[in-house]
Amino acid sequence: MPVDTTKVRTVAVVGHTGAGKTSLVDAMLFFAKAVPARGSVADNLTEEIERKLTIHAKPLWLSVEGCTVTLLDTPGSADFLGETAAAIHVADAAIVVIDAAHGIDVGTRRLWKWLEVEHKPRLIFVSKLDKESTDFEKTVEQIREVFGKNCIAFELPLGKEAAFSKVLNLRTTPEADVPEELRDQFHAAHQSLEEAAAEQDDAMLEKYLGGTPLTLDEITKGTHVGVARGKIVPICCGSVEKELGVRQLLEAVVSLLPSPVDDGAWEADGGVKVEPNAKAAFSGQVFKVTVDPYAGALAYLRVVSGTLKADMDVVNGTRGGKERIPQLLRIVGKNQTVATDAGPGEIVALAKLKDTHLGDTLCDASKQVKFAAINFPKPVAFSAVHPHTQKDEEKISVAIHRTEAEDKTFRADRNANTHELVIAGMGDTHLAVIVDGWKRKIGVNVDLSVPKVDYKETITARAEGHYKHKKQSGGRGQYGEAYLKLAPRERASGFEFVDDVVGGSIPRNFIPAVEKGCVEAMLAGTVAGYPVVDVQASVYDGSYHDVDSNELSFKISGLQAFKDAMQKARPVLLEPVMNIAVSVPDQYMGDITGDLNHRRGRIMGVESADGLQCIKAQVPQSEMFKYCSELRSMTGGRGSFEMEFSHFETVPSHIAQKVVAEAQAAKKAAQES
Ligand SMILES: Nc1nc2c(ncn2[C@@H]2O[C@H](COP(=O)(O)OP(=O)(O)O)[C@@H](O)[C@H]2O)c(=O)[nH]1
Ligand SMILES: [Mg+2]
Repeated sequence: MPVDTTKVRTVAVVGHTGAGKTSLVDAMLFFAKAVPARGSVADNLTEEIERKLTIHAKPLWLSVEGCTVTLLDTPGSADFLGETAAAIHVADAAIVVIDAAHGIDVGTRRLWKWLEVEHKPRLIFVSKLDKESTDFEKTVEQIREVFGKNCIAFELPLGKEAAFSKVLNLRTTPEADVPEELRDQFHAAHQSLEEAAAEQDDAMLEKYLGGTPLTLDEITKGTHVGVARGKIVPICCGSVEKELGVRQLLEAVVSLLPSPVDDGAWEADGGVKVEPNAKAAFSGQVFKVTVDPYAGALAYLRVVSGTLKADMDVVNGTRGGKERIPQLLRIVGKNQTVATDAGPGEIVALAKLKDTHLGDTLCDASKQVKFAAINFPKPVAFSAVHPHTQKDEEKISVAIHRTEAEDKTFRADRNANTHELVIAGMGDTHLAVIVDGWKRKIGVNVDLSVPKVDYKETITARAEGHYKHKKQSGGRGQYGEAYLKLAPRERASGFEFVDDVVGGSIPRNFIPAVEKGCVEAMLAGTVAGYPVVDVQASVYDGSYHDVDSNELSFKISGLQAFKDAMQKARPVLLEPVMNIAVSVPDQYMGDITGDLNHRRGRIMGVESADGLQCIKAQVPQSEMFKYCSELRSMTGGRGSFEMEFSHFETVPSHIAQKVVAEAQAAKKAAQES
C-alpha cells in the first residue's frame, strides 16, 4: 500500500556550521524510535570524521503520527553549499536551525535567500537554549528584524540557560500549565499566531474579528496553509543537549509543514505540470550520486509522481536510456533497510544504475518528462593541480571524472595557454576534501598551487615590419619576402588578416602562407611569450623568386615580419579582469574596500540588502585566486562572493615588468634543464 501523500514530509535541515543540525536530526530520529540510540546519526564518513563536520547531505527516515518524514541533514559550510542546494531543491520545506548563542550569521542569510529563490516553506528552530547568554526573546527579535515579521514564535522556553526546563507550545499547552509570570507573554504570543492563522482564511478571519477565539484545529489548519504559502514562518525552540523541544518539533513538522500535495505540481520541460499523485505514472529526480563505503555506487532519488517499486522498468527522461529499478534502499550510516515502495515526496537510494547522473529525471515510459536541472552555486576557489608521478598523471582523469559526476560545484579545466590543470570549487576546504578523496579512494597523489595567470599580449600602436627569407645551399634555395602593417583592434575582436598586395609582388597562392606565419607568430608574443590577440595584420608588399619561392619561405617571412612589426607597435601585456560581488556585514565595509583597492580593484558600486553590503567591483584575476579563503579570514567567515570573467585589460607597467622577468627566468630555466 503506498502511503497517503498528504502524510509525507520531506524537509531539509539547514543552518550554519555548528548550529546543531546533525545533533537535532539525530535526536528527532531517536525520539521517533527510528534509531536504537542517540548518536546513530553522525558525521560518519572518513572525510567528515577527519574534519568533524557534515560534508554530505544525507536523507534520514522516520515515522511519526502516521506521517512518513524524510529529513535531509545538510552541511552548513559555504564549501559544501552544492550539497545543501541539491537537498533544498528536492525538499518540500526546510527547518532553519539558528544557534541561540550565535544569532543569525551571513551563512544563514545566504541559505534563507536560497530558500526564497526555490520557494521553500520553512520553520525556524532556535537551538542550544541551554547555553549561557542565550535569550529566546532577543533571538526572535533579531529573526523578525532580519527575515521579516511573518516569522512568529510558536513556542516559548520556560527558564533560561542552565535553568531551561520546558518548551511551552503556544497552540497546544493548556493555560493552566503556564506559570503565572509567563501568562502575559504567553497570551500576547498566542494572539499573534492566532491572528496570523486567521488571516489565511476569510471565514476564519471574520470569526476571529467577531471576537470568537479560534479552536486549536483551526489555528493549526490556518498555520499549515500560511506556511505553505510562505506567509507564516513558525519559530520553535529547544535544546538537543537537554532533550527539550525535539518532540514538539516533530509535531510541528507533521502539523505545520506542507506535504508534496500542499506544495503542488512540479514543472517539467515544456511547461508540463507533474502532480504529486501516487497513482499517476512514476517520475522522480536524482539529486545526489555517490560511492557509499558500504553500499557502493548510489543514486538518491526523490519521487515526484507515481509509486516507485523495485524491478520496475523506467526511462531516463534526461538521457533517453532505460533503467531497471533495483531495491529501494534507506541507508543510515552502516545500516540499510529496504523499502517496498516510495510515493511522491519520498526519497530512496538506488544502487548501480546503468547510466543515470546527478540531476537526471527517471520516469515511466508511458509519460516521459524531464525536470529542470538543479541550480548550483558557481565555484569561487581555484587551484592548479600537479600530479606527483607519471602514474598519478595517468589516473587523474579518472579522479576528475568521478568528482565531476558527484559534484556540480567542482570544475576542472586544462588551460590551453598556461598548460595547467586548474580545479575550481566552493572553497579551499572543498578542494582539499576532493584531493584527499582522490588519494584515499583512487590512489592519486597531487599537490595544489596558485594557478598561473592566463596573460595575453597585444599592440597599442600601428607599425610596419619586414622580413626577407633567403637561403642558398646548393640545389634549390628558399626565397620569400613580406612587408606587413600591424594595427590594434578592439578588445575581444580577435585577429584579422588583410591582403593588400597589389601588382603581384607576392603571388596569390603564397598569401595564405604569410597569414599562417602571422598566426604562428601570435602563439607567443614578443613581450613575454604569451598569445597575441586583437591585432590586424595587412600584408602590402614583398618579393618572390620564380624557382626558389615556396610556402615555407613565405610562412617564415610572415612570422618574422610580424615579430618585427610587433616590437615596434608598443606591445603590452593583457590580464583577465573579473567581475566580483562581495557580500559582507556593514562593519567590514572599510576593510573590504581597502583590501580591494590593494588588489588593484575598481569599485563599481555598493548596494545594501538585508543588512549586508554588496560591493561590486572589477579586479584582476591574478589577485583573486585565493580571495575565497582570504575573504573568509578577513571577515571571520561572514563574507562571501561571486565572480565571473569580465574582460582583458592592460597590465600596469610596474607589474608587467615583474611578469616579463618571471617569464624570462622560466624560459632560461627550461633551456638549461
Ligand atoms: N549545549 C548544546 N550544544 C549543542 C546542542 N546541539 C548541538 N550541540 C553541540 O554543537 C556542536 C555542533 O553540533 P552539530 O550537530 O554537529 O552541528 P551542525 O554543524 O549544525 O550539524 C556539537 O558539539 C554538539 O554537541 C544543544 O542543544 N546544546
Ligand atoms: Mg552537521
